[in-house]
Amino acid sequence: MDDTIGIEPSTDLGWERITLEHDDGPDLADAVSTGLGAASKTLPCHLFYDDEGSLIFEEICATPEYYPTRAERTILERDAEKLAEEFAGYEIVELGSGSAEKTELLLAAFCERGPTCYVPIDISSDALERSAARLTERFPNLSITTIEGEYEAALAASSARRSGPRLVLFLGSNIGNFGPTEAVKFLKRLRAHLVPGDALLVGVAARGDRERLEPAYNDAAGVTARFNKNILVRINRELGGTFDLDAFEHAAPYDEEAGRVAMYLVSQRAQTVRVEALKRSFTFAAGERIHTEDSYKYGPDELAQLAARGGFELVRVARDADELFALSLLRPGA
Ligand code: AVI
Repeated sequence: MDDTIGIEPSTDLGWERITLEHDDGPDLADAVSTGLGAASKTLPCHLFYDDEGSLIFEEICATPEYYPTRAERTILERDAEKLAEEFAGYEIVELGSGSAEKTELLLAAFCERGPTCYVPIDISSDALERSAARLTERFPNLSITTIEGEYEAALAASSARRSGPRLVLFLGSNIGNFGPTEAVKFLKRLRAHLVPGDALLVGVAARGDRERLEPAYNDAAGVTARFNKNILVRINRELGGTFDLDAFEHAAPYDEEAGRVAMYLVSQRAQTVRVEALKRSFTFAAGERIHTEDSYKYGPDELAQLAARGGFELVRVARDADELFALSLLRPGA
């Protein structure tokens, strides 16, 4: 990543925009070359989120099957006032803010109490633009600094400009897209950007029944399948790939023991796909899979253990009535 920083002031936009320039081309090319060249084919899930993929993800959140978004929203609706009281005057930094629709519930409670600073971080410039425009319009006393970039570089940029204590939001069960070991490593790196007095609010979907989890990742309208295949669409468009989208099927089995939904694209026949920008072809056997995402589900105790290993102390856990989702409030450990 090239950390060139572009800053546009709030006077022109209604908010401040920081762009950490990262060149997606080589990233995508490297990831595809390594991932499809491996014996077990894999592509990293962050590749889902170009502007189109971010929009499809918003569609997923509105499907009747994808319950985590709704479950988390009920917790935020119930607890927004309490959080605003507890963290009044804190700067709110959000990792992977997306549409910021659920965050809006929280921001409404904060803004009712007084001027509030919000720093949404995302890799989709469109998602940042749309959410900042909407929030600026709704909350005149909200000052927004959007940071377009990867989590860690963006956090570093936000740390350099911190104006006081910070409440970092990591909502939407995004932490579940790391495996447990990576989650601990990530928490440690995140911890390094926080100081005593800061806080971290992490949302995570709980382990559950296969009957509920598998449809959540394989909705009847095929939105999640389209999201999964968006990676192939990107490879075709950005790297001159020849993927036939109909020759791959979306699959999302739940591994109960691991507490993980894994997403795959399954080749429907023996085939060879050319990726012109890499000057390489990749062969697929019938039934061969590309692993595109893991989505781990954690019980509150499991999350508390990960947090402790990552350098945080659990303050409290809030759950929805059906115990499908938990919001854990953490403080940096000594
Ligand atoms: C963003 N992330 C938490 C979602 C999840 O549930 O793991 C991504 C997703 N993949 C398929 N549906 C939703």
